Amino acid sequence: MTDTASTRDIDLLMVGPLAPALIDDIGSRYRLHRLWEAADRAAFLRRHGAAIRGIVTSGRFGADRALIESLPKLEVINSFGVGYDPIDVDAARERNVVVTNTPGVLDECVADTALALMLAVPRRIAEADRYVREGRWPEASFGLGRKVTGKRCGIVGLGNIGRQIAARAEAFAMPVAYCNRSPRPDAPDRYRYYADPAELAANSDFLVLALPGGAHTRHLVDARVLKALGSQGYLINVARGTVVDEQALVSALQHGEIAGAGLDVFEHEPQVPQALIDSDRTVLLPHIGSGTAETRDAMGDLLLANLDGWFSSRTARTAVA
Ligand code: 8YV
Repeated sequence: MTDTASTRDIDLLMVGPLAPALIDDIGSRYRLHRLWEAADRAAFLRRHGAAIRGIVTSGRFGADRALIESLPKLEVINSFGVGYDPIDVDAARERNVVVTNTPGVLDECVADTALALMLAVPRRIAEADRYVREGRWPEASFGLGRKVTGKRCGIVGLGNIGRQIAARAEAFAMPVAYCNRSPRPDAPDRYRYYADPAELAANSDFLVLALPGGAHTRHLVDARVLKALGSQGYLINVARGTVVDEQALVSALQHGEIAGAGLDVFEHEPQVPQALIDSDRTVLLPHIGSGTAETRDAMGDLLLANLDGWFSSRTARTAVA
């Protein structure tokens, strides 16, 4: 933590509300401007923009080119979360603005969420829970799910989170395969590599998405990939909703082209297509992949370390490449 006297005159802009404790902590030590509370955003930026030296944001609120370019004294953007797709990193780079995120500390919880979905969809856990609560058990037995242990796990994006998912899948006796832009030299030889996501899908029972969002991965999972996954295959997404062509997913579910989907993320959060809600072959979560008290604390601590590190010694612990 930095000396409060030296940071109190530093103006920061928070784009959207982060956890209340984090807002309080930052607000007690910096001059914090809360953009989301402004009735007139343009007027707010005209009044405070010239003084702002840091943006605090998240993978949800981001920071676009117009915002970055409107802040002449901007030095750093600190983001809460590992995914920074809604931050215009090119615009930041052009201005020599450093961007930091919070990698590493959330891998385990996001991987746990992926496994929870991999169990919940084929074993129909959420549907079975509703069945008991609705008092339907005495009327008839629930029916069967599909076995999870030993099925083939295909991971799109074998980064830190993907590696944690792979380790958990192996505990369920699943052979692991993956797709990346290039093979990972440090991946175990037993993890088979596929360059084409459709080929990975064709050789997987679970296609698990753990890759970054953004323009370069938009709709990477399209009708072709879903068709390749096949009528016995499950799509699991703990990455970004934009990675999947949601209309193609709805159509694949409606036509039985895939067996089911477990989704923590959506293309237009918090909007979820009604067809996904109506399907009994989906389990839908409100983007809670990293949402545990322990992990959110660790993310907050890392954001603060990046923020304080920058304003005390111009060092960023986890700057994005
Ligand atoms: C957060 C995430 O929920 O880290 C990410 O990329 O999506 C999540 O951990 C998100 O950043 C913000 O609220």
